[in-house]
Amino acid sequence: MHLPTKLPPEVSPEKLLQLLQEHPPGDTFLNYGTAGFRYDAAILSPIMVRVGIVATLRSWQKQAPVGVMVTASHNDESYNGVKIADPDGGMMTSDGETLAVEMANERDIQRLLQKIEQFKTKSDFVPIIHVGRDTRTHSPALCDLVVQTARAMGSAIIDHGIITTPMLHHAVLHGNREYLPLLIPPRPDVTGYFSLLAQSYHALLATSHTARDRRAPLVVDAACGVGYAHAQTLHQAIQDLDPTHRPLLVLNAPGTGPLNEKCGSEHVQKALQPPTFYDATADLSTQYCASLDGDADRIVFFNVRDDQMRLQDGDKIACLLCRFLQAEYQALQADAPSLPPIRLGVVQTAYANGASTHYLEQVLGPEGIVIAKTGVKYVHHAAAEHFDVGVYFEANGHGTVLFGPAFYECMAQADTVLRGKRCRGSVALQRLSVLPALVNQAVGDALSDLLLVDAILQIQGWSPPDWDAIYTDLPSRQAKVLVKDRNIIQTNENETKCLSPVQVQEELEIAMAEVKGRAFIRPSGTEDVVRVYAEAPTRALANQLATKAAEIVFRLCDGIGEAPVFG
Ligand code: G16
Repeated sequence: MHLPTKLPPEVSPEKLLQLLQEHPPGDTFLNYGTAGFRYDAAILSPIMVRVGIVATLRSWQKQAPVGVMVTASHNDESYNGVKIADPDGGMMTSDGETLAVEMANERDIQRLLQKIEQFKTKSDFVPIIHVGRDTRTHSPALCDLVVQTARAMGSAIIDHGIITTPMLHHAVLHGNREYLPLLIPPRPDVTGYFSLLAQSYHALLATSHTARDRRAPLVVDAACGVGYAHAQTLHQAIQDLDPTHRPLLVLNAPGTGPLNEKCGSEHVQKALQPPTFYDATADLSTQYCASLDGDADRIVFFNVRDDQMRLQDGDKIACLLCRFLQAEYQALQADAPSLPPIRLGVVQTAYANGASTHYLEQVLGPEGIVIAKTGVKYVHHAAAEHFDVGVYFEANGHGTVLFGPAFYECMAQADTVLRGKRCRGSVALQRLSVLPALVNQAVGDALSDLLLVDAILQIQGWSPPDWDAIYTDLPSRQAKVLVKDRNIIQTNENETKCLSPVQVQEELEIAMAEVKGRAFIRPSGTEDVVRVYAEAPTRALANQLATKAAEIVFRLCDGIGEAPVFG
């Protein structure tokens, strides 16, 4: 097992100056997008130097360790990127992003050094930065620039090597115990991450006396990325606790095929096609399958029957979780009626399939649903703000469940009321109490979500087709349109409407009314494209609406090349 390497500070203003001089920013305006800075790897070195600076300043400012992850997640191998995690393990908040953008675009080295001086505090605190990286060929060199810069600035580094994005966020959260709820035992390193997940999964399954489904292996497509090795380690940790556990067949190792290409969750969810397995032949007809993305922060499930692929995307995961949580909370309350109510709800984005939102309305009531802007940082924030138990999932498979103070208070009261009693409510209490340790509290985590979904299916005695059948997705289509400058597009707060150019929304409304469908467009925060989503009562109408929406964007926003057409 790889243990993190600790590197002490190497304070050196000369080294810092040298790094800044050797890596000047180019002409492109650099933006901290949906998930950090993300660009063609060739232009990233100046960003990495400046992120080393910003992470140090952030740690100084917060007087606590922070994290830096080098990855471009779902993008292809030519891209790379970097994002900063705050001391609570979550994405850096917007004030930090503003500073990062300012620093990344500052061409004058003296001005940049003056800005650094403004942050220096008199305390003896030594900044600490957890760093991690994915399997991309350029990641070691780019990560090294962050490390060199941060050390020259006076930071100590905890280098976790090649880890998933959620593992980096976990390490930061667990390294800052004051942010960790009492029900979760601190497990700051990689070994602890796996044992915590395996033990909580085991504890959750142990609450069920029904027969477990140990037959079919779960096939995991690791997108030729970082999830490959870590899914295997997790499986080993589970088998150490229960050798009869269902086999996990992890395929698509790094290097066997191109990262995220024709494989991985982005491909499976967007193309609605099973992945290519580059390193083995998997007979999908009998299997229960999942696809991760390149840094294992997203997961979607699928199964193939009669040559037809059925996708269980982030929406369907959210529905499974909400139904389970609602049932367990109701069982708890039935045996402990004095418990305070807790606000259980879900956050979706504009990409959520209308059928899933309808299903969630039946389970939670309309007050239990919030639609937020695309991007984990927005949905995470909304879940924490609106709910005591907040499920959030983007349709692309990025999500988790957040448990707030009122939930922990409720569990403590339930424990007092139900102690020593054998009833359904006690089982519900055990189940609910173990969830915060199983479910990554810092960020969406494909490996944690894999275990959570699998445990719920087993507890409910559901097969993947049973799960799939809870509702039928409305036909939808997604597209990308290349334009000269996607920054000309402005949307409303949750990105369901285009505000500028004004004519875009006017024409979209007409197109939607024609097919009784729903469509929106938004500039991507991770790729140089405009994204188009269309949903309608039939596949043909969804294709027609997507084609029309793409044509509107192409015509009104200076399209490049050709607009996509769906037949
Ligand atoms: C990132 C974000 C997700 C977002 C996705 C696509 O995912 O973390 O929240 O849904 O990008 O964003 P956009 O449509 O703006 O390009 P990942 O997995 O690539 O980090």
